[in-house]
Amino acid sequence: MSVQSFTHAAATLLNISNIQGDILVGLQKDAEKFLFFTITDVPAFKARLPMLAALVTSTKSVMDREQDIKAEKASGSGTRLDLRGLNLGFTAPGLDKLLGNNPVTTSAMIDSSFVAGAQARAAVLGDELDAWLPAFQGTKIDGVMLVTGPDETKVNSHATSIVQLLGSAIAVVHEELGQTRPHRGFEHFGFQDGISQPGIRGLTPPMNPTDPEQGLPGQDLIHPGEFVFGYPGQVDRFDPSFPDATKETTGPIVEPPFVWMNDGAYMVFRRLEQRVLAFQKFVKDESRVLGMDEGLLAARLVGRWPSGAPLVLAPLQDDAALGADATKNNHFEFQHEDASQRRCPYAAHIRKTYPRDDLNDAPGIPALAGEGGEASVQTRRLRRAGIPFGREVNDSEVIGSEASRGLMFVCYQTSIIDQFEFVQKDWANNDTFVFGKGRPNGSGQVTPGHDPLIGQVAGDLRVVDELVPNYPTGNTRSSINITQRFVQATGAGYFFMPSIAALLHGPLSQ
Ligand code: N7H
Repeated sequence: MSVQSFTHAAATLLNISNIQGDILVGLQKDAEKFLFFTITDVPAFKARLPMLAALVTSTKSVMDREQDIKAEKASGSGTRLDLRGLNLGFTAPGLDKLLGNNPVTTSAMIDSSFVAGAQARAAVLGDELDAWLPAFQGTKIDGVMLVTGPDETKVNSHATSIVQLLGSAIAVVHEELGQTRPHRGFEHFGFQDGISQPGIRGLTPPMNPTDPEQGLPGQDLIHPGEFVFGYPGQVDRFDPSFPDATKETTGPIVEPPFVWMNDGAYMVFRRLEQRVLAFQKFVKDESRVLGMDEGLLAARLVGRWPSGAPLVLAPLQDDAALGADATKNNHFEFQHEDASQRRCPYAAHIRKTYPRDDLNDAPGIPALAGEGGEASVQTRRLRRAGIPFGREVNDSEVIGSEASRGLMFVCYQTSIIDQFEFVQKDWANNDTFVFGKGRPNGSGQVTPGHDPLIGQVAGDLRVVDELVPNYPTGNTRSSINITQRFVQATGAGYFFMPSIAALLHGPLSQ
């Protein structure tokens, strides 16, 4: 689904043979099985871990496979390569089982949310635990295997052989299957997904002729320590040691809690059900109330049109050619191009979760020249690697008894608390973010509202500002109330994805 291409030449700084493949680039997947397991025999598991590690797909393999796919396509053979992948992660209790006398919790540097686990953090994020599947509750899950391939049958066969290899060392306690939709690359609400990802310095080739700090045009290059331990990270603009920090400033190496955690990353998994019929009905009903086009309202909730065309560049109607053009569909800023949310609401999903240059004018914070404020946004980036699940909507379905479908949301980072949780809790769930935003022509302040897709608040009343566009001119107020969740978390887990060396001969296997 990714629109990026990566080069080996650029990747010399990163130990791409050691970093699991889903983290920075993304395993090739049209089907993905998530096998959640408990370790039932620690010595047996440790003994078999090197054999399992030998099957783990590295970043280098993923990049090689990208070249194979290109070559196959160019040959015109029409053959679909059978590319199977495996990545592996552990929860904090899972790591502690393997580490014996030196548990991860002994480090003051360990991410406290990772240690607490997703269930303990549910209330903080606004999750409704009674909607969670029992499998994700309690302490049964020690780890997860991500098994990927071109279709369900091949993934199942790969998963079976992996589980056989581990024998009685584990018990699979739960399985989930993700699959790309027939409309590949599009999620269940009908929008293209996977367009905007942070570029990785040293891995993503600079491809913007007018800005060497970007991969594809608009794709800022981020220091890899934000996603993998052991590399330089970003610098927050409020860091007193870096008073002049910009979004390009090279920060200190992001050190892991333990040396063996170098080249590893934290992974957040969330099973997010999407209430597609409820979403569609809401959009239809509300667009009538607001007197606006249904498609425009849906696009203003997301910040992009179904094709992927961003509202900042296509404010009133979809532009399929723009949506499909990876060199154009992410090439925009918010504050500089749309200071008064005429084009894209402040609370639209993509503006909430990646506000780009929007933080420049936060109240009480001296305005920084250029894009200084964006430095603080770039410390909150996520590498997303999810996949849809569930069948297509069926004509016989009705609201209230929709089939279980949605997104197996996966994201990677080196701090769950400062990255995923911050984006969900302090941005998406927070109606006052982005702070200090104004009405057109300086005519007052605005409370932007909650993220209409993923925002979660107690009591479920979410308010979103300005769904009716004041574009190209105008200063009319509008806001909507959303009293239901179109996206419902039904399970989650926090994992650590170690380096391949750590799996082969680190303390996890010794
Ligand atoms: Fe979102 N959606 O289909 O509407 N997301 N998301 N997301 N999301 C994005 O730009 C969606 C979720 C981010 O860089 C697009 O790649 C759905 C969570 C971020 O401009 C679409 C669900 C979190 C971005 C969707 C869901 C995020 C992003 C536009 C749940 C984090 C990149 C495609 C079922 C807490 C923003 C694209 C940027 C983009 C949808 C979940 C974050 C269409 C349906 C839980 C950072």
